[in-house]
Amino acid sequence: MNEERFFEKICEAVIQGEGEAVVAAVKEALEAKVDAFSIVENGLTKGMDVVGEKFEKQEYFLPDLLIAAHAVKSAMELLKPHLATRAAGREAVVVIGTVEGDIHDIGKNLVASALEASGFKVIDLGVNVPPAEFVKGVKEHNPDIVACSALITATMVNIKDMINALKEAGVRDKIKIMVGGAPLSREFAESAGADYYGRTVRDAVVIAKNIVGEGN
Ligand code: B12
Repeated sequence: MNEERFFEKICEAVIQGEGEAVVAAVKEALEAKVDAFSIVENGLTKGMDVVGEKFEKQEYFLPDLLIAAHAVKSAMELLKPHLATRAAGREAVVVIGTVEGDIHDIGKNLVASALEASGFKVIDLGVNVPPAEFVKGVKEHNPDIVACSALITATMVNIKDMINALKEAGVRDKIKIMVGGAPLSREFAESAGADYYGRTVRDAVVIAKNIVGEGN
């Protein structure tokens, strides 16, 4: 089977919201040595995109979204060990969370899993994280990197508030800030005062490793 066929199968299982079929298709692809990062981008993420489109067209409703989201989550544990790249030499720390006002966590969780699999210690603050919680997380865990995910246009501006709060608390310069999520762009990241923008899970790992000087 060529790679495209594996991606189609995973994508279709996500669209149908069939967790077991997603897991089976991902397993099959991994056994055929399909790259795990490509499985995330071309299978799982693409499937969720179609689910989103169907939701917009009112062909799908909220329960369909939740079922598809659950199906993607069920494949995560399986994928995690395969998202590892060469392990970081020392245990660098990442504090991650979804911005305030936003409860989407599938992308964030994939990024967190990939970073963990690549040797980072990941402190996950969860979703809808207020700026003060990011400040608290940084003070408590003294991370190298703060990673933030945002999926909603109306609340992605809260990233700015988060960064300002880190500045006010005097901890901004001790860390690097990486942001990502579908509506974001490099331009937005710059204007918000972040250091890096990543479009994919693979970007997240590459950027994080470069930050701690472990880039390949
Ligand atoms: C699943 C889903 C939900 C689920 C979330 C389940 C969960 N546990 O996350 C539920 C049903 C709960 C939901 C709720 C809502 N949703 Co919704 N949802 C989606 C959907 C269909 C898929 C998102 C997803 O998980 N994609 C798969 C993951 C893997 O992709 P991703 O998150 O983009 O992550 C990738 C990259 O962006 C990147 N990445 C992500 N984070 C980070 C971070 C870093 C640091 C880096 C480097 C990279 C990175 O890596 C990932 C892999 O490539 C999208 C449509 C879409 N196509 O995106 C709408 C969508 C995001 N939702 C939307 C909306 C509006 C809502 C609601 C407000 C709906 C409502 N009216 O109630 C609520 C949110 C309430 C709130 N306050 O947050 C809109 C947002 C529109 C906008 N741009 O403003 C979208 C785009 C749908 C639409 N077209 O209208 N949603």
